[in-house]
Amino acid sequence: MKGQVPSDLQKEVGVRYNVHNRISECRTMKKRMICLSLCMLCLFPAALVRAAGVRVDVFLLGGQSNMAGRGAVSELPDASVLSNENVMLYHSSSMNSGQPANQWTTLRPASSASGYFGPEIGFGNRIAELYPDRRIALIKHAVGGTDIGADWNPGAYPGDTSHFGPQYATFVQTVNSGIASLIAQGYDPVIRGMLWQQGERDARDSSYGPVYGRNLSHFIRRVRAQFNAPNMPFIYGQVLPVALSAYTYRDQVRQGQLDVDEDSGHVSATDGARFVPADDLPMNSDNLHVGAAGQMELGIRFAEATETVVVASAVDFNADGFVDAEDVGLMFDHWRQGDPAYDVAPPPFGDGIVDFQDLLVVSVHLFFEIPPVDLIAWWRFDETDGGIAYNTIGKFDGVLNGDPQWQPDDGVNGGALSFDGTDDYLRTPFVIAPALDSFSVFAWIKGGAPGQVILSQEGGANWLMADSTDGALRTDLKEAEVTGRNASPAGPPLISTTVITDGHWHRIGFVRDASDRILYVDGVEAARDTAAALESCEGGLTIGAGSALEPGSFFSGLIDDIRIHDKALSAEEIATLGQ
Ligand SMILES: [Ca+2]
Ligand SMILES: [Ca+2]
Ligand SMILES: [Ca+2]
Ligand SMILES: [Ca+2]
Repeated sequence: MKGQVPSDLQKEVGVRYNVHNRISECRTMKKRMICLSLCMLCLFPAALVRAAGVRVDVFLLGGQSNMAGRGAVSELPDASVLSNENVMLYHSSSMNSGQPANQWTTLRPASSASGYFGPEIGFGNRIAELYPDRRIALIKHAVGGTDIGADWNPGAYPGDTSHFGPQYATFVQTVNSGIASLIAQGYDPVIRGMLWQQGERDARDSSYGPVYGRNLSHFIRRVRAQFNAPNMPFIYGQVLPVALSAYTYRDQVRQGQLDVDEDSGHVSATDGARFVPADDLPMNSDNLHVGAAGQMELGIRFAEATETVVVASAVDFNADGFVDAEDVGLMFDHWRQGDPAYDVAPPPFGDGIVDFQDLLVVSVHLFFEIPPVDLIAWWRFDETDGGIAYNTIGKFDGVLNGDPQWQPDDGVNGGALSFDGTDDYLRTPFVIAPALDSFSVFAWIKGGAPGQVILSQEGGANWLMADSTDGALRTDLKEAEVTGRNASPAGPPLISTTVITDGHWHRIGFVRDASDRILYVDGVEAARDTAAALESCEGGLTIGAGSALEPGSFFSGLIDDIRIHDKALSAEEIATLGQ
């Protein structure tokens, strides 16, 4: 019977569902669902308490001044909203709540200065009102005048702490200590979402303003990876309703915010990201900061937006990176049961039963591909025109030089990019340093000639190339020179005997694990040796030419689908990669 369509579902499929109406349908069904979940409570009270402890639903709050909060407490007509015994709060030392930082307390205003509040008040009260039977906890860190470009820079991967911006570092520390404290108190915390109100500072910066959407999309993915919360919805509010003179890049930041919403259709659209309109909120007289009434409303909008988002990975039940028929079958195996892993609707907490509403969420996400959390850059080369090769998962976009040609019909996975072997190449920002203990890089290529380079690092080594003798795969990523007492020279390159320039498609790759350098061709190990720390470099990547753009290093042929992972992929993973 596994995976068969249950008979009650067969009756229900007469109901016509429209993807675009799913939010409003969820809302109209809500009353029915609340009744249902109340019945479930009566029948199965024991199900509420898990062996691991009492479940706590955690929401993270971050951003700059409008998240910190410039709403004056004195302007609130009803002071009773300023506390709520049913909502827990934990905040960094940048927030002043009248209570010690980095300790759990109950909901209260927590802004940069006492007498002010941010979205935590409206959000906390509204979410507690919507879900009186849930235990809600908020963790907050926000600092005025901080940008996502540098202050909140999350680096390339969870261990990339040397590139964390100071606010991101404090945020990570605050969230980790808040979660650890809950666990120490016997709770079972689950991160249910992040609320973000930020962007004004980037709108003053010529480097960060124009790429705000790319940075935000990267940030969302990184926060999920950082806290091992791949299913975490990300909800963020609009900034800068009024054009102010210093905010030169206001339009780009605001457009970036629109682009990141999961339904935007833009390359920056990020699964499970929800844009919250805020242009109509009452502002303080500076026209920059949301006032008291506006902050209450912003928090309420954040709370209500949590009912509209399910991240695709939440319905990839077998965690194979795709939402497909197998996941539908698994849901049917749990049909009419209460397993929270399959009870994804209505968001944010489900309703205690796996039914048609949950199936609707799966159907909305059918055929989604979910990049693994260890993937930190993925250039698919599926563009058809333009001068940018987008990193599908945000930031690290490549810029075309020398006019390489898009080949939408000629790739292994979708389109590819054709390089002329003369002056074509791509340049990306810095992604990772090869001194990293473990990483993997893979690309599809077709063509080329001995001595030509597929991927290199500016000011550093050629990562993947065809050896100048016979066109066999080679890497120049090598052991660093050691100076001083135990001096040793830099190590040799690693050269395979597998020729990659025969005019056929090949999947080539390099894996660095804690001790070894390994080259792969078409899923098979082609060369391996042991190597101590590799030479470090923090240059951007060059795709299709050598690190110094030397003549003879320019690649002549097709390149498709380059991926960088922040771990050493296993032989099994490599065998199935790109299939
Ligand atoms: Ca799946
Ligand atoms: Ca459900
Ligand atoms: Ca050219
Ligand atoms: Ca492609």
